[in-house]
Amino acid sequence: MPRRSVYTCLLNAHQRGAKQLAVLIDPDQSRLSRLHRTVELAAEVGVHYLLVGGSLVVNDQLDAVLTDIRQRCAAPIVLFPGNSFQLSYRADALLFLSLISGRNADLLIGQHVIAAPFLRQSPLEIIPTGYLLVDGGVVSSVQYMSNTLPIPANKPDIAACTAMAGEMLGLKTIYLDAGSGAQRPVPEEMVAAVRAAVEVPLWVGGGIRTPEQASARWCAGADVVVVGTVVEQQPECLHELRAAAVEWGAAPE
Ligand code: 1GP
Repeated sequence: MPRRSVYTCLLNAHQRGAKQLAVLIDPDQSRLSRLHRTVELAAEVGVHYLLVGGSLVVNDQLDAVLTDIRQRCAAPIVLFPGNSFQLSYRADALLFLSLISGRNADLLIGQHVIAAPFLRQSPLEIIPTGYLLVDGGVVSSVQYMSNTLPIPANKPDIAACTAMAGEMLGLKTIYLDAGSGAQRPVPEEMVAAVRAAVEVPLWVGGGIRTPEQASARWCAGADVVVVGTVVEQQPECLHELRAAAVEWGAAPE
């Protein structure tokens, strides 16, 4: 049976109020043996999406890593690129991220222009996504690399208006990110404010380490919770995180 499009899966889950879990894999950070364990566990517990990308991705192993992941897990592979070099045909979809919380023209539209001809030829499903960087208590790689200011964590209205503008511009999903390894995840109040402001599916990630933190973001209106660092450090935590998603209405797989 052909795979349903990733966006259709996101939209269906959003409309049903079903909560989803995604694991972010940074091809640079992951040692191969650990990556295998993480991906096999993700398959075992039924993670909904595997996001692949990072702020740097300095090695040239992206294709090899994607092939490796594909052999071990049937979940859709979604590219989460930090720049226009992190592209590959070996994924299913691409979050076409526009950093709408920042005012760096290159990350709002410049990199997209460079990537567009490649993407037009590719079989990748392109998902236009408004990316909002939120202060997570430390200077994140995204903040440093993008040379943009994150939205202050105590300003949910700014996040809500930014997401609203992104939706009005036609972006199909919103990604609220405190940055990988954040000390503090995106506050629930901010997730709730963004949820109230837009209809599109909402990803929330950055600094989420426990099932309780994940549940609080689902409860506030996130559709997909994204976890990276904690899974890199303790892959086994996926069992509890996935169980928390089931409590929030995700179908057990
Ligand atoms: C970062 O949202 C992701 O873009 C995941 O963050 O590594 O802190 O889980 P963590």
